[in-house]
Amino acid sequence: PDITKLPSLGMDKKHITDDFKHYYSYRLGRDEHCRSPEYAYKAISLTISDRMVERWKQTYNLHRNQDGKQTFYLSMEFLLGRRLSNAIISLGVDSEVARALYGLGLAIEELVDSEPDAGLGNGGLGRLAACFIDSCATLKLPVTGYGLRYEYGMFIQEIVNGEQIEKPDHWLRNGNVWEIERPEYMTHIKFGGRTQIHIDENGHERVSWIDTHDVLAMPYDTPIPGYKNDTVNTLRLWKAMATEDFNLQEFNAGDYAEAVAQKNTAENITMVLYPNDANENGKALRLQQQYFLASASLQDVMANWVGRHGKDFTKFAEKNCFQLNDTHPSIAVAELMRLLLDIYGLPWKDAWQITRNTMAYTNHTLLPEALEKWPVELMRQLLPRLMEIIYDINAGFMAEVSAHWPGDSKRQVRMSIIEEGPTKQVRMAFLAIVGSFSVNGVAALHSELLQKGLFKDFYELWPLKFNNKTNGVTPRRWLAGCNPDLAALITTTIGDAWITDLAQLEKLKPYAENAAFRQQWRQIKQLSKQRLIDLKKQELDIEIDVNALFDVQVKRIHEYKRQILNVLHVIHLYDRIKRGDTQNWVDRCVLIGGKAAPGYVMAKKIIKLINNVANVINNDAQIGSQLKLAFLPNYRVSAMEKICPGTDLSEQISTAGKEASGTGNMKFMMNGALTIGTLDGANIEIRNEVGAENFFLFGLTAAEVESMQAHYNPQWFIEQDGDLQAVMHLLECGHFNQFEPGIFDDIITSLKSPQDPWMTIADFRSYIEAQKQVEHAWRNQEQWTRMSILNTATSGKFSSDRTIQEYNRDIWKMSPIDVSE
Ligand code: DL6
Repeated sequence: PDITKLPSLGMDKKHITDDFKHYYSYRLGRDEHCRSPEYAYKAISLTISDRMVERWKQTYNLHRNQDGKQTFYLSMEFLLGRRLSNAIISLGVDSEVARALYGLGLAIEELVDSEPDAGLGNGGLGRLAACFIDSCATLKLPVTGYGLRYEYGMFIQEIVNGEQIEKPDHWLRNGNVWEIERPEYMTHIKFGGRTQIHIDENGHERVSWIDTHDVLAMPYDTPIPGYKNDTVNTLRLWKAMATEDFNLQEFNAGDYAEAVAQKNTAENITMVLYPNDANENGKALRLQQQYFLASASLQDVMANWVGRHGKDFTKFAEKNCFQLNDTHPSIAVAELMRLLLDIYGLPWKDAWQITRNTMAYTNHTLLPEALEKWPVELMRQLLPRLMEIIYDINAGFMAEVSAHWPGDSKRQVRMSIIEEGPTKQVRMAFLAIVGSFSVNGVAALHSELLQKGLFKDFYELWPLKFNNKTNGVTPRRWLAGCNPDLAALITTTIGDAWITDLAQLEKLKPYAENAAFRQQWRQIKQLSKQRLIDLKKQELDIEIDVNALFDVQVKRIHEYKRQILNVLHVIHLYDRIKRGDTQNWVDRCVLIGGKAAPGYVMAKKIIKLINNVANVINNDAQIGSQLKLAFLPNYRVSAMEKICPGTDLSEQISTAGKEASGTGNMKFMMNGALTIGTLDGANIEIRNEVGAENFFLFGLTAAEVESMQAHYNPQWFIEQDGDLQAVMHLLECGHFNQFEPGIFDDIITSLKSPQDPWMTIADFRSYIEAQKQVEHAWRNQEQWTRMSILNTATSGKFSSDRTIQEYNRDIWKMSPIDVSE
């Protein structure tokens, strides 16, 4: 008999209620005295999870057994956030679950809020990976996500005396009902040791990597459901564990406790997510994490291949693609070579051809500090065999360069994977480009700048390798899930096809001219704003008027994102009120949120500045409801789900040329916020879609930033501008730090420095003027609502479904697989 055969689980209210009760009483051992919503959350999650498992197994087996192509998305970060609501929406059981819980005297909202965020990422890059795997499942594409199961996710941010305090995020403390451990797919990962040449049974020279310290990689699988299509893809996250034969010597010498205690060293590898979205160069543990991910994932795929095809790799590249999410997993290029050469005995030429036709690389930043480089010495110590392979790859590549540009030694130095100098370093982006068949940026401007700037030499050598894939976000989470009222209005108006075909939102356009529709639209926005106020009331301890313009900037705190420019504007508004210059005033509530990397001193100062300015403004009776400023602590995925429906104005104000794409900009647009922004990243494409008249543009262009750099003179701008002088005066005289002298000196100095790469002062005037345009538009609420509707209506391009369709069309080239057939 087939021990796995079971009747399908009922999706109706009764079956859901029965299973809930079963889990609550038996598995979780709770009764009516238990007050904590956490167990009810777990019981409903287990109920929902069961309903995905059958579909999941079917999808898994179909993908493994079919002989088509598969893609593996390798990423150090998957910023999933909460999973319950998303699973419910995907299975299409929203109303059944709500009714079942209601019947049990429980409110779904409360249970949903008991789930900890899976914060396994820093920001844009990690959340993009989460949106992508959602879209892959919805598009029925056989894509598996591979990542790390960090014990501690992104830190929890608390604000004490206006300053960021980091608290560890032990998100797994109360268990994780969404994952399944799979010891049957455990693999060994090697570190350290040395290499040795030997002759194999066919008389060929082979390299073995010996005397290593091995670590086990234990996979935990999380189901990734497609939207109402029976597809459930897999996200496989690796946890590091000590091998059972750890430290045998000490063990035999009788130091049993010491030997066991040392197993922590191995388990440290996946202990914590590095909380920096820009750089962790040089940290041995980070390199260990990267290799651990790459090696475990590649071995997993290879084992499956060998299981089906034996050691015949002729069709491997045709049937497999690895998409590298930034350079973080790019050691995979050398690891695939190692596996093909040393384990499966392929000749170099064949192995290299397979590797180059299998890997694809996505770049996510132009910031020099985010470009990864690893000291050759560190790599030699930790990964000696990989270092040898990288040298060999580079030798072959340098030969290609000199064949293409004979005698151009400068070009060779520039393009070498190994950067010469006092400390030799491996340039990971170059390794990724050389080892891949596709290199893409994440918005049109960003891809263009890569080709013209950072990767110019490589673009000249291989123009066809380069392409653009403008980012997107999943409409399931970022509209249907987070804004159910707006989603319902849209569905009533144009049907529900938009959920999987976001371009359908275009059909809303004519409704911008319909006064009754605008009224409904406004009402929903007002409700979302009120919800946001209610949610934040206690935490923020300020009175916010729902009729004020909600002006929001939430994202990582970074100088290039220019939260400071926002603050300068707020100070300017404050100054105007103080001077009595309040004709036609628009009440405004400015909300800023985001985490600073713990070691990024300037970013932490910016948080302190925001809080200090807020303190002065919010406690000044003369200011009252005309202006409020608040810092939203612990910004994360679940916070954004509440913030974006209640936002009127989205701040996307980075220095042009610095924000690769942005994805928060897309979430706000989808939810009907208007954007004030520079011509940077995907803002350009947002403006193209919605039309210049529905976007508040300001600031220098990327080209202007570039050409002004050499002769930038912030003092000149200050001298021209009385408003700016007043703002700088308030900052410089310590108005916002009366009892903390000098704490903002660094900020002031950098603003006034001709070397300031972010050119905040240069954009001040045009930002202020654009903000006046915002106020002008806001005064006419009918017009504002029209613009808001048009923003949602034209946001179709920014669905990650569109992005993934393009990845598949141009890079992966797979056929969708229908699980229900
Ligand atoms: O591509 C996703 C996301 C972009 O939207 C952001 O513009 C970009 O800053 C971010 N990049 C990173 C990588 N490192 N840095 N900085 O997070 O990727």
